Amino acid sequence: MYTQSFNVPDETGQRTVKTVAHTEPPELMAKFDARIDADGRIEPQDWMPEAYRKTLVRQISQHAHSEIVGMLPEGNWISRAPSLKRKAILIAKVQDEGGHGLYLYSAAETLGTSRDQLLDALHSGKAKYSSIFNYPTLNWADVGVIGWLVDGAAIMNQIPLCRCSYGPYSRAMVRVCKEESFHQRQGYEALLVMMKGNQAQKDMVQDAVNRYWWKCLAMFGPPDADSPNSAQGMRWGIKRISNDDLRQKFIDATVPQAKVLGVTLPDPDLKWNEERQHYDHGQIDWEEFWATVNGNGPMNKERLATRVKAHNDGAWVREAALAHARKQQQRQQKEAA
Ligand code: BYC
Repeated sequence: MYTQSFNVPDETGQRTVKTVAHTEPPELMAKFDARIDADGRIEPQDWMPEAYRKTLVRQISQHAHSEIVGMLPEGNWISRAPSLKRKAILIAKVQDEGGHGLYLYSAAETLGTSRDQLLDALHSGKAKYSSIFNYPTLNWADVGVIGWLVDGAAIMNQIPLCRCSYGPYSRAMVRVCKEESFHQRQGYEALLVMMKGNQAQKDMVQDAVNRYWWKCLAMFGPPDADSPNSAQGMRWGIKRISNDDLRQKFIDATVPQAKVLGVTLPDPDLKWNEERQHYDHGQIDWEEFWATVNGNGPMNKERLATRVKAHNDGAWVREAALAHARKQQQRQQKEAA
């Protein structure tokens, strides 16, 4: 359904934008730029400009936060899944998202920022995470729609990240994308089953699609013209495809899937443009998007409070793990003496 191929071509001209002004040592900078231009990978032990490091910490940590906050809307439905099969699938999916958070926090830590610092930024409301997780999951079809559309949008955005210039991030993304692909398929399959059910079940699916469609389109970030980080991210080979181009790819891939499923997409302006060979679409409500990103979406406060509580409730586990590690170290030192 979604390609797992990594040979996404760079868009013409995207790599020719100016770099940020910097005061880095020119020789090291030239070596770094040459490696980026040759599509090489930067590893943790390599020299890198501070702005590149900062951009990566920002993006990778936001991504990690999105994974662990993303566990919450679906986690709410584990106790109410309609069958043992659906419950087992949902538990596995939510666990996978926790795993993705761990790979990504580890990748961010290789850049010299500790996990405690990253989590503090999330818990104090300073750090961003994906806007999509600030909406409620009102019925069981929402779980299917999150799989189909939210994970579908996430894969579209993440496949190009498998070729990101920072080695640890790109390697983490390979595994994440494989798992997201399963997540997308299970969601679509759950919806196919509901669409073969009674009218109430079909209505639930359509209602969930209506509520989630526009929010999923906004997941790709602001339009290219209003995206302050895109040009530099492209220059550094962190981003490979622009926000608008990824959004278009997602729409083009999803419209035929909606037809097979038997649902409509809530956009009267959605139609095939023969000349462009793409679907045209209506206006996204960017005001609503920014309100949500800035902490004023329907579920922001609840999501953050749940995360903070989970972290505080888990303090004894972290303390026990540290005490165990200290004991082991003492034992090893004794044996070595
Ligand atoms: N939500 O200059 P721009 C998942 C922020 S799903 C919140 O275009 P950039 C999952 C952006 O951070 C999703 N904030 O930025 C699925 C920036 O703010 P700062 C997680 C957003 O970085 C199912 C500002 O707007 N995926 O994992 O070039 C279950 C200007 O934007 C959003 C990732 O994080 C948004 N939707 O591009 C569980 C993928 N969009 O930092 C989990 C990795 C934009 O300047 N990230 N902003 O204050 C990326 O690819 C890029 O960071 C983005 C944004 C495309 C998201």
